Amino acid sequence: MKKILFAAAAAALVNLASGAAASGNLITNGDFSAGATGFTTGYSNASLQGAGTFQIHTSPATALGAYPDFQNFGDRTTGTGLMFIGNGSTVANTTIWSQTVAVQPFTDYTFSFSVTSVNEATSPSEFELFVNGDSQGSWLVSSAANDWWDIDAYIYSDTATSLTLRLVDPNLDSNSNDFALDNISLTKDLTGAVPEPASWAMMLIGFGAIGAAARSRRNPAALVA
Ligand SMILES: [Ca+2]
Ligand SMILES: [Ca+2]
Repeated sequence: MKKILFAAAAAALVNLASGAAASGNLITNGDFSAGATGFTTGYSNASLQGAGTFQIHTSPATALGAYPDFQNFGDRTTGTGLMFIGNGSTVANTTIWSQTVAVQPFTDYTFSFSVTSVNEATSPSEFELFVNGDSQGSWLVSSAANDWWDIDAYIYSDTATSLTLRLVDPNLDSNSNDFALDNISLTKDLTGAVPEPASWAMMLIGFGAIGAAARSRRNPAALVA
């Protein structure tokens, strides 16, 4: 099975207008407004002083155990809400976030999430998406703090009636490697059509039971919030 990791491609991606649909989100608590609930994680809900820990909080700077260089900025949803703030694990394959969602077979879906570093990162985190156990590639998080990127992954359900979506950080560095995660969504593609290849970077992954392709964009929403 062929797999392309496209972290290096992030800089070349096209800026696209904000189009994330809030309605029809199949993910429970994807904006973390309900706190540390609705998802499974291998991270510990504890002081951020240790690797592999997380806090659901309104700002990296004031989260429990925040390091002095964690910057003060708001979440991706409203600018004042809660987000998942993580200190990257040093243990391979540790789940940051996972949820299983019932879907319709033979249907196109878009899985989206937003990520940023929480400080000026010397070793930025990386996000790898697994769908029903298969890696769909990974994205390198921007090394700048409060530099949210919105990642879209296109998923075709094929014969599956449920999707287990799982995010992992392949960067096992105990230094730096601290991130914020927000606005996780899975929506059914109403048009059934993936955008023109010219408008997004094609990062397709091998063909398994489920194929996915992805794009990422730096969303200007924070500027107008
Ligand atoms: Ca949020
Ligand atoms: Ca760290």
